Amino acid sequence: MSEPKEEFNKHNYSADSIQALEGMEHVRMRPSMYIGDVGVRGLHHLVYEVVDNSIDEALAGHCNNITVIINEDNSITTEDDGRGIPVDLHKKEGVSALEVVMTKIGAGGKFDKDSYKVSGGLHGVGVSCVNALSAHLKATVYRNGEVWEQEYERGKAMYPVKKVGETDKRGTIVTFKPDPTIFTQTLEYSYDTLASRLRELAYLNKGITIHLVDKRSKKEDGEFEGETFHSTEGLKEFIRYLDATREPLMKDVIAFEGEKNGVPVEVAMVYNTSYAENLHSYVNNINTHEGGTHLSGFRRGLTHTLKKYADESGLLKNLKFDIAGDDFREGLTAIISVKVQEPQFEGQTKTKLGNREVSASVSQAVSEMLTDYLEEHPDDAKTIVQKVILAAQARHAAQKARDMVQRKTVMSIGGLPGKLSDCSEQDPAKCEVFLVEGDSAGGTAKQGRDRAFQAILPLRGKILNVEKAMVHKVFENEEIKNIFTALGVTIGTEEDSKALNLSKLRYHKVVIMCDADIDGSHIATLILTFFFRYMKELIENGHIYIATPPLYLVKRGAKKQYAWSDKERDDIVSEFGDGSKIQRYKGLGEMNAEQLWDTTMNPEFRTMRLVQIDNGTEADRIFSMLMGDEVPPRRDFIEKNAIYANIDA
Ligand code: 0RA
Repeated sequence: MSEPKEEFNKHNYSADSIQALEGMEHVRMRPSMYIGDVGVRGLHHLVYEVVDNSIDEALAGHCNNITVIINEDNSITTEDDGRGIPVDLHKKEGVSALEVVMTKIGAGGKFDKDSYKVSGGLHGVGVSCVNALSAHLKATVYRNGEVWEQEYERGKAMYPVKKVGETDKRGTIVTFKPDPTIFTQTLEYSYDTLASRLRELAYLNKGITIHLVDKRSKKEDGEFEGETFHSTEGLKEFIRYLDATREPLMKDVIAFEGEKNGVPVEVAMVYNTSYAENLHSYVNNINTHEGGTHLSGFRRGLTHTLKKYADESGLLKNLKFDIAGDDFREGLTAIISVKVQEPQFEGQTKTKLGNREVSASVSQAVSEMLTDYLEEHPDDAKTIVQKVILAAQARHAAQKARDMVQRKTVMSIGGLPGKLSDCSEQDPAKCEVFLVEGDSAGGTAKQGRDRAFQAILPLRGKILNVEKAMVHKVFENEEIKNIFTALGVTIGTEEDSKALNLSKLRYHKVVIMCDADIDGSHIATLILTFFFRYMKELIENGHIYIATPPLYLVKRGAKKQYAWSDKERDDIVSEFGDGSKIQRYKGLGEMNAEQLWDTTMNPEFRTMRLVQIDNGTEADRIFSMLMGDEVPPRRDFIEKNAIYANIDA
């Protein structure tokens, strides 16, 4: 399902080099260079680009409300109450400034004399990029008592900017329909994807009100589906939202907001009873998955301040073992958000902040806020230090367990798990491993596979819920040890006990294959939780897939066809006519080896879903909610997202 992607050249394009190119034509020719890809992600990026312009207006103090509407035809309308895009004559270009903003790549910035241009945007390419990639776009500007309008087709103006009326409103409305010749994979917007991003933006930029309206579906009361996102407390509220299903260890969320050495810094954090470290960092509203100087500044400030407090309070007396940086972050949820004028992004996906100066700014901010908090809340301070000591203890136990896994991996000959049926191919890029629920389905898969390049690892029953388990329990778990050894992945280096070593990865496709029912999806979720918490890079590098076995087999005489949904089943039945027999597959075990190969394993016919992380912060919240202790939020989520509910009823 996943096509090789063009390199995501986030910041290789300076304004000058963009202007040297054909501009709008170039965007249409090489869209991936501008929006990352032309799949579902690129499609959603278009919305974020326009919204980022409105956020810029808000950060500059000129806009309070932003509305995003998904129209019935999957076109998008965004509306804000900012200053409105200027419409006066642009001297150099000889046309309205609006036309320049909409049709010249890289023009946006040139108008922003006074504005506080820090919001992310795609790569700062601007709303003209959205225009270039839209079959149709209409811009309406409310400015200085007048209403102005212009429409475009594939980025070309259909007529000069015209005045269409008078108004006492201010702002900009943009309606665009993504070009189907560019976005060939899908044109359908996901409400949840847009909602997650807009919610995130509301928390990151407190005070702004963002409405999302979905005109494709109506609620029972006849109103359109939708939500309003608004945060008065910003990151503090974001932390409460993320940790809603975790149990806090302290009275309040600790927060800092201010400017340090000219860098606006916002930090919020809380300790909870879990064992997971959940740090989320942002630069100019962009999630920096790979971290960078702001994150290392946070870590340094945290370790330094807590260590100092613990030493001075005498709580570490008589301690028989060392305390490491990791220990200060167990059960910690934190968000770091900085605004940087000229961010330098590094790393594989260009989501790692490189600016040196930011490290000290964040470190100072953290020291300041934490020192104050610990002074004022001695009870919480004691709880935190005790938690850190327990974490250090558990880490020592985990290290022992991990060494055992490691030793097994290193002795690779004969060291592979006994349950693994390996393939004969040696080149990892050509190899696949199926993680199969249960020994019996594992047996069928073993018979059905192409043993040249497909390996099978059966997993027994429900695998450990890593969300609730302490780290050393995870490394002691047989099934998890088997996954590590089978994949050839090791964990922990001298500097970083959690760093993954993927250089010996034995399969480039790791396929989770479970029954197509509630139990199966629960097991798939447990396995995914494990990958998300312990091997996230495998997901980020596009190695994790979910197999999709069919739900039905429809037969009539010699004719037979598989169906993956109720609709598909009904379509086949009406095609085959009376006398069609339907078999519902309750699990993989009901298929024979040949059927499993034909429908689910044969690369020629199967469809596999590539697992991607859309929004890392939201993914973290969902995993902790799905796998945590609280039942009601999980039930709500499952009811809302139940694909299998109807067939199991
Ligand atoms: C150029 C200059 C100014 C604002 C904008 C563009 C602008 C763009 C968008 C896109 C969506 N909403 C927007 N709102 C504003 C500055 C205007 C001034 O100086 O008055």
